[in-house]
Amino acid sequence: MSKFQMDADWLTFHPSPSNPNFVPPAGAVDAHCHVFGPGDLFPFAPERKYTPCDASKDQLWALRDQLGFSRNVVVQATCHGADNRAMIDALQSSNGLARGVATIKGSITDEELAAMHQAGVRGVRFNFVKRLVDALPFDSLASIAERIAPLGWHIVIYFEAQDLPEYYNFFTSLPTTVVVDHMGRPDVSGPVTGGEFDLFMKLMGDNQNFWSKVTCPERLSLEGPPHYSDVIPFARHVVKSCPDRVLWGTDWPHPNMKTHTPDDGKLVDFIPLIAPTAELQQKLLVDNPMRLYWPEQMGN
Ligand code: 0GY
Repeated sequence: MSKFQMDADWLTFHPSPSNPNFVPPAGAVDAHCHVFGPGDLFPFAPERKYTPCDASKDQLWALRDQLGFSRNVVVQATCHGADNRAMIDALQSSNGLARGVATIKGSITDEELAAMHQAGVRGVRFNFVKRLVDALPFDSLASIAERIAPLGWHIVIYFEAQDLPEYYNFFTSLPTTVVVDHMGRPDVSGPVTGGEFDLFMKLMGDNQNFWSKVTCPERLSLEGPPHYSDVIPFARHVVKSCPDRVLWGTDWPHPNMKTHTPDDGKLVDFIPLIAPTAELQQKLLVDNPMRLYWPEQMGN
């Protein structure tokens, strides 16, 4: 019996996802996924805002293989706070097929940063979603940004669309490549152009160091499964506008899903709807993530 009890309103990940119809190009990267625990081995952080199910690296690798992907980017989830051991353990067991995005505190030493780099960490995550974390003040985040910039790392930011005006100037002051999670969580009941989403598109258009994950139809959709049709125009617009600065990922094991359990195979079938040509799919799934996470392997 685990000492951690998953939140009662949580749904676990799909036990038997379908095989996708869409076949990803060779070398495809799932650029946004997580590992949770196992809690008895890698305890969840005392300051966490939710307690998840266990979701192990081996289950993640099995899903990767089933979906036809080759690599993963494991993003530190808030339930582990700044204790990156579960994520790093996954990287170290991946035969070089996974990179990581960490959560760090200002007190981290240069030696600890170097060890993380050695393990495959290539970015840090700044999370501003209030239901998930108490965000650090801007000056603390700015000093973390200065620390990681010389390593060639990037910053992943997660925020709600309605908070973008408040954060805009801080975001554009960041000195590295910046990757936005889930298109900045648009309200998909609004218009793709001429409404709130314009500010996100301006951020992407005016700042060539900004990238976006065109991820998480399952958490953005008001319509819901199986098609998540209301998210498609938003993701398609971002892919079309910034084809060289987009990433895609499953978001397995789907933290905080309370309405339905996404079928990861069906999520893969979302890809050709948002990146309709083979050229766009190659950029989204292979060229872009390889440039960001495995640049040393480009051109081989
Ligand atoms: C996501 C989304 C969520 C959670 C986390 O780190 C996390 O806890 O990322 C969410 O609840 O929206 O990107 O996986």
